[in-house]
Amino acid sequence: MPLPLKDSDSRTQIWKDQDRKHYLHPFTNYKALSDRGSKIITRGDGVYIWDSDGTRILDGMSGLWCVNVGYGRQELVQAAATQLEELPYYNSFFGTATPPSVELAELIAEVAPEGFNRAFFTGSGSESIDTALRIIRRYWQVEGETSKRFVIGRNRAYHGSSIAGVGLGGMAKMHQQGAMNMPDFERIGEPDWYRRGQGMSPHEFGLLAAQELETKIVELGRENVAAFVAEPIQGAGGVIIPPDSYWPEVNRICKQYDVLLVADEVITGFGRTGRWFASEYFGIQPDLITVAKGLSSGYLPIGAVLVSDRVTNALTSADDDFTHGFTYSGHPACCAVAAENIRILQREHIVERVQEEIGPYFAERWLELADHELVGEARCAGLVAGMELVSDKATGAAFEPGQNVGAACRDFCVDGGVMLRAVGDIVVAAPPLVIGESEVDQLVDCLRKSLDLTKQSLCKRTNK
Ligand code: PXG
Repeated sequence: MPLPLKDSDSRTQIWKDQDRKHYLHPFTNYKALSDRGSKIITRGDGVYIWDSDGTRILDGMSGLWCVNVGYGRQELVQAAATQLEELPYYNSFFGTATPPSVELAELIAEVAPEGFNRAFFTGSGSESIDTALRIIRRYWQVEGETSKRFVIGRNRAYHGSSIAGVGLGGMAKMHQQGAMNMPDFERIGEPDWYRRGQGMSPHEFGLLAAQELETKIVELGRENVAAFVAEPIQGAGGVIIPPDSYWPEVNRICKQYDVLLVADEVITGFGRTGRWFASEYFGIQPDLITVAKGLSSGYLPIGAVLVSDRVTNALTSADDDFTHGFTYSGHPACCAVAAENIRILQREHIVERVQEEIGPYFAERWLELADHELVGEARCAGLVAGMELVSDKATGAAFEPGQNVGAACRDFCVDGGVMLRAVGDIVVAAPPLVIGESEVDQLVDCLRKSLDLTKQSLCKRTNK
């Protein structure tokens, strides 16, 4: 006879079973997950989440880089409930709008960089990227420069999972699965000084990496190049933080060759770097900014493209429809939640706190880990951080593919009560912006222990 299960055990088992039988997860090895079973997350409060066994876990990834104001915010719950009661849905297609959609558009203009006064709403980051591509095409059409069609992206860039986002992005594994590549997309290298800048100072390498853009524009012909799309910090690519010289040089090149610059701030927007937008952190001068995630802190799905006056003027000067939009563009409940989320960021001075207090404290503690034997480089900006795990600290040599060292370290972290993410052998973190000092201590201390355990397990595997 099997022993009677505790309630939480039996519920967990039912959920795991349903999951195994019916749920196809995003970005998942189905065979491995079915063998292991999912961890079911049931609750969140502040910077913590709980699994169905009642175990508390510090969420070092803000869900998926999105829960900027932390879990359990009653103001956001109330904003959604009030709006759902008043008007759960109406569209903005044929000359209508709703109070939350127009109020959010104004609020975004208030916090956006100088010269950004209009927002086009979407349902996600992927839709924001698709929308940016449609706006780019439309812009050059209105300007009468229809030969400008190439859009340049970068290796290891992530711009979402739509057909266009995958084609524009530089995720090798996504391209390998037969993603339908689109004509008119081109790619250059990523500004990863640690992996690509051997023998150069970060400053020299930053200039050189930016100049790959110039070379590509010249090769394609400036009259054919519409835009350069790039994340200020490449998040899903492993938190690649470019050297200071990179973005000013990209600004120069885009201006010189009249190429639109799109900052994909889906991860970096709404306070992640200690500025409202990473464009301000690096001095980027974009024409379009794509956002999602932190716009609503992930409470409801919403994204947007922030449009500069230059591009707005072209779009609004044409006397026919811009033929683009989604059923949920400007969804009133999502907009109400996003607006309240921005008000929380403002009211509680959360962005300033990241810049002045918790960001510097996090940097101090995260960078301490650079002394560990397994760590080749530790890097961070505001509350987003990456750490390269290497087999030889002196040379920076990577582990053999298939050793899964990053995943092992991440698993030790989760077992130790801290949720982090591994991008290959790069461990990344992006905790909620409301994290406190003792919680930063918990995150870093757990990661150090996990690095030790990873080292021990590697020694066991190789019998050293
Ligand atoms: N641009 C960037 C820069 C992103 O990081 C998207 C666009 C697409 O957003 P949506 O909302 O369509 O997912 C993203 C999303 C990861 C991971 O593994 C990162 C993202 C999404 C899922 C997983 O780090 N970023």
